[in-house]
Amino acid sequence: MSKPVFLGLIAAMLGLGLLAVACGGDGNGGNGGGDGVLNDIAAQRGLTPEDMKHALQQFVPPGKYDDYVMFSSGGHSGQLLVVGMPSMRILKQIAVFTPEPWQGYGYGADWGDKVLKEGNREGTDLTWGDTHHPAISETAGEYDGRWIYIQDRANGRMAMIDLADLRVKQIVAVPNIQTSHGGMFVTPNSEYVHVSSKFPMPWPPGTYADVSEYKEKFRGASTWLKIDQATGRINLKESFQVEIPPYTQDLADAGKKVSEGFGFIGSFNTEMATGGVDAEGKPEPLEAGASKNNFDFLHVVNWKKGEEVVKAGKAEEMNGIKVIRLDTAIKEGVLHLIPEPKSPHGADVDPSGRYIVVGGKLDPNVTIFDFNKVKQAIDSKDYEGKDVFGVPILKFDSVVAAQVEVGAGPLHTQFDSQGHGYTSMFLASAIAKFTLGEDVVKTGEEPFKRIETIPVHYNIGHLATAEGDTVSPDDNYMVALNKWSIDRFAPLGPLHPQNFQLIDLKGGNGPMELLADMPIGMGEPHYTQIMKADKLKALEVYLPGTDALTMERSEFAIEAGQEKVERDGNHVEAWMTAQRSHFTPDILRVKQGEHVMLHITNIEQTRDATHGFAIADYNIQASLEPGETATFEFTADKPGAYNFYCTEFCSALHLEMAGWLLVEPSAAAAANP
Ligand code: K7E
Ligand code: CUA
Repeated sequence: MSKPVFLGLIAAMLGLGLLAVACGGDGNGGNGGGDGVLNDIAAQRGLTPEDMKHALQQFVPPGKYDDYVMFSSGGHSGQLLVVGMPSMRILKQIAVFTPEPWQGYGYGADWGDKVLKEGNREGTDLTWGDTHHPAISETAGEYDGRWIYIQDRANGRMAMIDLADLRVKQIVAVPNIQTSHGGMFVTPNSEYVHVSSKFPMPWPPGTYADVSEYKEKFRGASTWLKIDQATGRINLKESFQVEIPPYTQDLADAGKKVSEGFGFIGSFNTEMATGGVDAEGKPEPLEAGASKNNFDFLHVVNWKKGEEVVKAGKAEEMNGIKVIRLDTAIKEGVLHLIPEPKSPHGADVDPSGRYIVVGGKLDPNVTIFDFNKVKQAIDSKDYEGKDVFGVPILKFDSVVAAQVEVGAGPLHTQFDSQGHGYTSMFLASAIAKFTLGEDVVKTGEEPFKRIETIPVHYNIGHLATAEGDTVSPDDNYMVALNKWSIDRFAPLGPLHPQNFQLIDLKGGNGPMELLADMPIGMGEPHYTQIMKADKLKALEVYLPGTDALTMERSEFAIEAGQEKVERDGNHVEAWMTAQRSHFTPDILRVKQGEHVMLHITNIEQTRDATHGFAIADYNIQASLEPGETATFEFTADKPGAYNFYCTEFCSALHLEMAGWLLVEPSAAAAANP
């Protein structure tokens, strides 16, 4: 299409001339002569004018970049997805808790094997995780594109992904918790990444207790994992935990601006039900027992105070981390509770830091707390009493700002910069938009009022606005993370993909408009954060000889011409290079039973010039990215002539990029074939 014609089309569409013609106009509306083509396409494909407008809004031309990158959890796939927005194209899947052969993660190369191994709690050998809540590092409350953290719901672990190369660098088994869920956020200057326990476990950790002693023996923990500012790694020695009651702690958010220094953690099951039977011995399913109370507790944790308590030596060391025991947390004013209705799920802090929005799954309202009032109530000890553990409970009426009726099953809330909250409603399969307090509403609308609702398809969990968890969200896009897709796509068996839906927020001025569906056939995404794409400053290639784990030059890195093989008794060690289209050396002779170390440097410095390295029957598969040096260590226990080859189609002679691992049978094996 020539440029003038194309511009004519755009002009036509912007002037809505297209809408008129596609609605049955004559197709010659004087719009530059191109609208006929568009009309023909629309007619052929059965598209409405609305469809065409939405397509244009979402379209990113070939070769052009998206405005945003979206980092989405992969649920029990254990991985992290990178999606371009608004095009909703999947750009990458980052292997985190689950071995992944494309990235050579967990298939013999030292980087992945080390990360996975070190991420195991003692005595475990985990090969999966359940990723829920990603959190991008922040500076002054803005996503800064340095690192991203994601937690393992199933096994209470935390992973750090370096956004320089979008590879996982560290998995930490968080001490003293067994599971984790929504208590996941980064503080506004990335001092800490926070994670709390989901289901409490017997304390002191390492002991056993029956659930009949749940109240006495089980405890949770609010964990503040210290982030090393140079590397993004978690430093357990400088981290701390706050012991918390055995309520089931759930979603959480960081205080920001006025509330910086605090964390807010919702909970359910303050009933402390355990399933099985109730106090009278009657069968009581966990979900029934956990839904009796009209109020559960929002936990208010003062982490700055927590730091002081630790510094003052009032914390106990337990399994490698400082723990502020519950009694100390109460005495030092680190922990307060606020009644929140009713079996809540989301707890979200607005960009001003003043409002904390709680969605009670079994309550049609969102409850909005005012941090200024919370602070006042804490300072003046305005308590309605204490819970059974002695934790002070602030008076609900003293700290609530408003309740807004949104609809059935409110879960999570996101914000724009105009003073609006957007709450997902699982039961209603919809998103409600409402106003916050007068001080933040910029549109002249009445405060604390529901404004509109948009249906989504279907059963929405989280939702995310662009730059949504920062102090300055953008007002253009929102993504709904829907659990079910039912009839939205071609039938694909009993399990359908989850469905992301892209919604236009129109600068916060609404009405909200659904632009596109995006099926996710690779995991169960829970939450996503959406960052401006230009904040992602990823490397194009590694500096020559980089160890992907440390990001420093590997001690095993070599240049072309330095390849060698050394043997010492039963140990064979080879320094190899990979370059289009050759491994050097390409013949490796070892004896059955020998211990083998291969250090392979991809000496390429060209973007995408990745070479794979795979050996049949040895379960070895790597992705050696340009500039990377990796080490493979194995025992040559299977005799035979094994072809190794490059798994990436890297060059015209890619199929020739291969060699031999010759494992000569031992004398014993040769004698008894
Ligand atoms: Cu609501 Cu795990 Cu954040 Cu799923 S969680 S929805
Ligand atoms: Cu290297 Cu294919």
